[in-house]
Order: sequence, then structure tokens, then C-alpha cells
Amino acid sequence: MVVDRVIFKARGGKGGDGAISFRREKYIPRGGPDGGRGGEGGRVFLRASPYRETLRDLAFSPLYQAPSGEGGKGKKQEGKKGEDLVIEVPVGTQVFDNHTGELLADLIYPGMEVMVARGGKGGKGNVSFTSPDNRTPRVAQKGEEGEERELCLELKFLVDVGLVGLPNAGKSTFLSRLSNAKPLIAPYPFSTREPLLGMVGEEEEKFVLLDTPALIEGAYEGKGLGNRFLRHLERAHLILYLIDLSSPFSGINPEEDWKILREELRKYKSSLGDKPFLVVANKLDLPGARESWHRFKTILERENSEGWGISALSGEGMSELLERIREILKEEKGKEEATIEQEEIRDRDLSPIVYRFSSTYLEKLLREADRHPGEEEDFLNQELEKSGFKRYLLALKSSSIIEVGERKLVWKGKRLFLKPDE
Ligand SMILES: Nc1nc2c(ncn2[C@@H]2O[C@H](COP(=O)(O)OP(=O)(O)OP(=O)(O)O)[C@@H](O)[C@H]2O)c(=O)[nH]1
Ligand SMILES: [Mg+2]
Repeated sequence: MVVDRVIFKARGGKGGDGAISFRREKYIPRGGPDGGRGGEGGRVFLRASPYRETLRDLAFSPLYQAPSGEGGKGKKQEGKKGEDLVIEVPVGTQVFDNHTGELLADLIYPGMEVMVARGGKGGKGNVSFTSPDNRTPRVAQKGEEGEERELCLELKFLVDVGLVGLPNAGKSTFLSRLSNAKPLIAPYPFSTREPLLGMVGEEEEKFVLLDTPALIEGAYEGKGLGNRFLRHLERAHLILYLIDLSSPFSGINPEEDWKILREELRKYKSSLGDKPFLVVANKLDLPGARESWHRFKTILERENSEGWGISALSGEGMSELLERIREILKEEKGKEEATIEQEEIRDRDLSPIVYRFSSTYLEKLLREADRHPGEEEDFLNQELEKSGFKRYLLALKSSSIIEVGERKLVWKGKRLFLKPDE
């Protein structure tokens, strides 16, 4: 089974303790304090990996903790930092704070990392406690505990087009006809038990099509296989309602099936019901289906819904429909970029979200920006505007910190700022 939701705690490493130490050298009988600071604890990151498909591997451990920082040492040496713990998750994972319900990050880009728990600060060594009254302090500070956070991770496939339908409508047949996916196709209801993705087309034109298990009336209350897979459609740009023109299982008419499907999606989440859609009437090749389609089509036209008649089996009408799907996708994707709204983090107490990008593109861009002294920021933002990379940044919350290698940037008001190191 696909595990697409897990809850666990992430805890940053403890900071190392400060050291109590005194200089001991020949000819310096009473050396001053020289105990260094403890190292910072490791941080916990989640990383979107194209090699992960489910959250299953994370379902077994209730706590992920990064290593502690090492203690400080003599000669004012700072302890070693704890290593960061990086947990790999599938691309498309959404990260929520399980207590507040706040969406912390949407890991839609392979290689994108978000920090979910900060490491504890290292304690000060005794050197920091020297004062005129106390030249030989025998105290140091303990390292701070790491930050702890309970997270809820949900995998939502990055789907362009989602297929929904009653049992046996031909959803899996439709997917297999357009993509290289090999779903189970069977003449009985509920043959598909898990959502399945397929890639349609090549290169620029490529899109992701999702086949889902059948819905039935009352699915929103958990009837049949329920609606737990519908969340994968939340990010889809287009929904195809596949209707069986022969209706052998429901025994009713296409209008009725269409109404049921529409209602189920609305009850699950009204935003799903509002998404762009096409009604696709299938099995046009069967006896009586053409007449049924003509009646149904008139009804759809009356309510201003766009309908297409096809046969997923013979291929009739499929290429015209595919063309229309591509057209809608192009429009919708264009709109999306223009309307993404970004939430500013207003509450000063809320620490900004830290993302990390291992991107050679960004690294290179930063190096190039350095060659434009005084105009680094403008250069950076102009280049981003031209590249496709900006759309990944648009998925981040505003006021986030972005780490690229050793550099720290701030993403705010749809612009990248070069932040001087603290
Ligand atoms: N005649 C005809 N049969 C079709 C067509 N499309 C699908 N079928 C048949 O309908 C049956 C169900 O097809 P599936 O693709 O498994 O249907 P599904 O909607 O995925 O079914 P579930 O996963 O069980 O909900 C199979 O026997 C298919 O061969 C079509 O256009 N014409
Ligand atoms: Mg199926």
C-alpha cells in the first residue's frame, strides 16, 4: 500500500557544553581561562528526492534526532558542530506543523530542502565568564537543547490531469492508452485499488495523468474505497470526469453518473468541484452508446459543461480530446504563475522557514551576480525572471531564508535579497 501520510517528531541536536579550562604552558604558572564554546547541535532537514516514491520508510520511527555538537576545548577552541540530519522524502511532500496545522513547506522541486528543527546553541566556555572580580572562573554554560517539532507529512502527487469515474468506467483503459503506465484493466468494478501515475507525451508537452480508484455515491463518507486518494487531485490543473455511456454497473443514465461524481468531489472539498474540468463520455463503440451520447451532450451544453465523446478502447475521439487537454493545461499553467499569493510572515516571534537548495544553477547565478558589484541583487532578480527557476521560488513562503552552499539569501515580496551574514 502507498503510505502517503506520516507523523513524527524531529529534534535538532543538543548544543555542546562550554569548556572549563586554563592555560597550562611552561613558564606561565597561572594561565588564564581558555575554555571554548560548545559546538552547535545538528539541524534536521527534509529533502525532496526523486528516488523516493512513498513516505513508507518514515512510518516506523517516532523521532528523528540530529547529532549533538561537541563540547568546547582548551585554547579557546570551539567544539565541532553536530552534523545535519537530512531525511529524504518524495517530491510533492507537504510538510505541516502537526500542532498548529501550519503548512511549513511544499517540497515540489527535486533537491529542495527545508529545515524543520534547529540545533541547540553551544554553551559558552569559561573564557566568557572572566571579569575583573573573577579572573579564574570555574563555570561554563551547558549546551542548549535542540528544537523539537511534531510534523505531519502528506504526499500529494504533482498531477496535471486527474481522472475520476464510477467503477468500470474505463479510467485505467484511458490511462494505458495515453501513457506508458500499465494499470490493471478488468471487466469488474474496483479493479484499481491505488492511484497510479502515467506520463503522457514527450518533453515540453509532457504532462502527468492520474488514474484513481473508482468513486461511488457516498464515497465522501467512506463508502467503497472512500475518497482518501482525492487529495492527490488537489494540485491538478484539470479534472476529467469519465462517464460510462453503457453504464452496465450503475444501470442508470450518464447524467445521473455525472451528477454523483460532481457531488462527491464537491463534498470532499469545494475547491475540487471548482477546478476546470471536462466531461468525457466513454465506450462510444458499444451498441446504443451513440444515442445515449447525443442526449447527454445536449444536457451538458445546456448547463455549459464541456463534453467529449470517446472510445478508450478503439481510440475514437482520443486525439482531439488530447489536443484540448493540452490547450487547457497551457492556459491554466500560465494563470497559476500570475496568481500565486505569498504569505508574509508577520509574526516576529515566528522564526523564518529555512530552505536549502543544492542547485548548480543558483550557485552559478550567485557567482555571476558577484561580478556586478553594487547591482548584485538587481542582476540576480532579472536573471531569475528570465529563467524557469523562479516558479520554484514562488512556491516558498515569503520571508523565507534560502541557503545555497555557504550563502544565505532572503526571499521576500517575490524577490531575492542577498543577506549579509550575521
Ligand atoms: N467497449 C468498450 N469497453 C471499454 C472501453 N473502455 C474500457 N472498457 C472496458 O471496461 C472495463 C473496465 O475498464 P477499466 O479501464 O478497468 O475501468 P476502470 O474505470 O479503471 O475500473 P475500476 O478501476 O474498477 O474503477 C474493461 O473490461 C475494459 O476493457 C471502451 O471505450 N469501450
Ligand atoms: Mg481502474
